[in-house]
Amino acid sequence: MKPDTSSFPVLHWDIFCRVIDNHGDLGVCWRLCADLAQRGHTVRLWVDDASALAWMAPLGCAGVQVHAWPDDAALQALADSNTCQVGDVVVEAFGCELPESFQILMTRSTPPVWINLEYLSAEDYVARSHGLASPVMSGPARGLAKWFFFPGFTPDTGGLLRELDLLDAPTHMDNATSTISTRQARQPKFDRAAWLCALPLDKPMGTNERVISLFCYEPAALPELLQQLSQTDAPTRLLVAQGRPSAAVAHATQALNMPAAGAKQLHISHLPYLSQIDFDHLLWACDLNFVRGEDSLVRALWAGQPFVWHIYPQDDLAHHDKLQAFYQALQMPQTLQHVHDVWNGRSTAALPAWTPSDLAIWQVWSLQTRQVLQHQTDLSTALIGFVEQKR
Ligand code: TRH
Repeated sequence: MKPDTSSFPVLHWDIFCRVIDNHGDLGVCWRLCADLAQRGHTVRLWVDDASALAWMAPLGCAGVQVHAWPDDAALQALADSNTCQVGDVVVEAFGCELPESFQILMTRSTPPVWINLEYLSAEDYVARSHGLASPVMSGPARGLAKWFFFPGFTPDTGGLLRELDLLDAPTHMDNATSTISTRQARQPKFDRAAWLCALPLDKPMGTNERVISLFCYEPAALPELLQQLSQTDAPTRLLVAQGRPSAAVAHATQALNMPAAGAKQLHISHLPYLSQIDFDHLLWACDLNFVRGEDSLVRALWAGQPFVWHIYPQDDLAHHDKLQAFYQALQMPQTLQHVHDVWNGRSTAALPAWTPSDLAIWQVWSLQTRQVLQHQTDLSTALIGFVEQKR
């Protein structure tokens, strides 16, 4: 049975995030903050570079205050003026190391529950390590303990971020008159055609176009993908996310000597940065999604559409094991694994061309996977329950 946390007290949270690279660190932290706030909690997000929130969350979120990463002097001043009480829970996202002066504050009164929120992985160590204590042996917070909290795909992990209302109605949002985020996004019906039509595209969307989103790093197979899409028998609209994907596509079309807007059956449209809510809509709207990193993978799972994941590459190739663990945990169809292997450089074979029946199989798998995952406890519920046990 899923835990019901609605009777638990609402808490004050301090969530610390350092942006290492890309958008996932902040993306995950923001979703967590907003989700907690929507459940009535109050949250301070301390982040060293909040600039991406301008497009990720242009409307902010009631209950979430965003603060610059505090330096010692700023924290001291806050502490002296008694305006900086440490929250009931302190989340150190992705091992970002709390500022020493904040650690000192944590020792001054009832210590908060200190959570070390880890990266998402389907590997076995996640279930083994989830919920373990890590005593702090040195530094100003010596004697306190942090708790490891691992997101994951199985009930013995911390679960996946999923807002309480996200999957109430699988077809989402009502008539979107604007593409740009509003909280009306989470309405019961999602009008895919209207949403796509309202996107600021270089060329209006055709009614019979197959729509694919592309959010990736720089996969070696990207030129091959563009070429294949240009040669299929159905027209395809490739919606390319802003930033690295957009630059990678520009580079690939140049290398192929293909017009920047695509060729033959392929039309390439570059998107502006979307808010997270509209990024979700993009994934709901497309027939196939290419996603990357951590947060967009989770959102692709909730979208229930077929997807190809570009895992965050690590120098020691540790991401290859991580990818395989993902295949196994979610029982990914073989044909889709082959595409993933090539897309992620695990195989140097040619990028497999998929057929409509492959896509149909992937679609069924996506929906089944979503159904399984949706019956597991979501991350915020699990985290609130965990904190309650440790207080
Ligand atoms: O940007 P990423 O590659 O982030 C990565 C991963 O999190 C990786 O695990 C981590 O180690 C590394 O960062 C440091 O991909 P991810 O995780 O999907 O994050 C992208 C976020 O950006 C996600 O929250 C969705 C959001 N986004 C929008 O809201 N609008 C957009 O237009 C785009 C392109 C992204």
